[in-house]
Amino acid sequence: MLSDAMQSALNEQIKVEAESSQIYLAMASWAEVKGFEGIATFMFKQSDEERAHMLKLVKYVNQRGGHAIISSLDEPKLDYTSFKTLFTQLYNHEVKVSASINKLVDIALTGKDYATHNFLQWYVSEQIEEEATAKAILDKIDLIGNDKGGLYLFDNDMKVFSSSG
Ligand code: OFO
Repeated sequence: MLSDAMQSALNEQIKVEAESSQIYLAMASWAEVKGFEGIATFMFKQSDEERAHMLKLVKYVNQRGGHAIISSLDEPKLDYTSFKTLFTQLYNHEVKVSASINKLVDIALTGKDYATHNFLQWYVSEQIEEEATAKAILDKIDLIGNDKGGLYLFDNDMKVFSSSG
């Protein structure tokens, strides 16, 4: 059985994961319209993954005798002025998500909820990976700068990121 504090924190995380999915979806749509096929593929896939993260939480909360709440979402507000800006937002978002996962781990430990602590370890590992991917992409963008040919290659490279992990 989940404590009230644990349940409401997990419900907040359900919203965070849903928002992550929306953010990636907005970026995917932008990239597709702009003709960046590799980036679009990567973003669509990330959006699906975030939805899977959300569903995993929904199932867990309900399985533990709680009630997973599905709340409304705001339209993602993103700055598309440059690749660097776009991917910096992505990186910052993942760092924020990691912080909220850490907060959940804290609540689980404080409440001696070892089942939820165990469940959350999957998210802890996932965030290490996602932060690293976002950082690797940012590093690539820094290398390319505003070089058009470089951007073309970058778009192609994103297909590699899409197929790994
Ligand atoms: Fe990348 O956020 Fe889910 O866990």
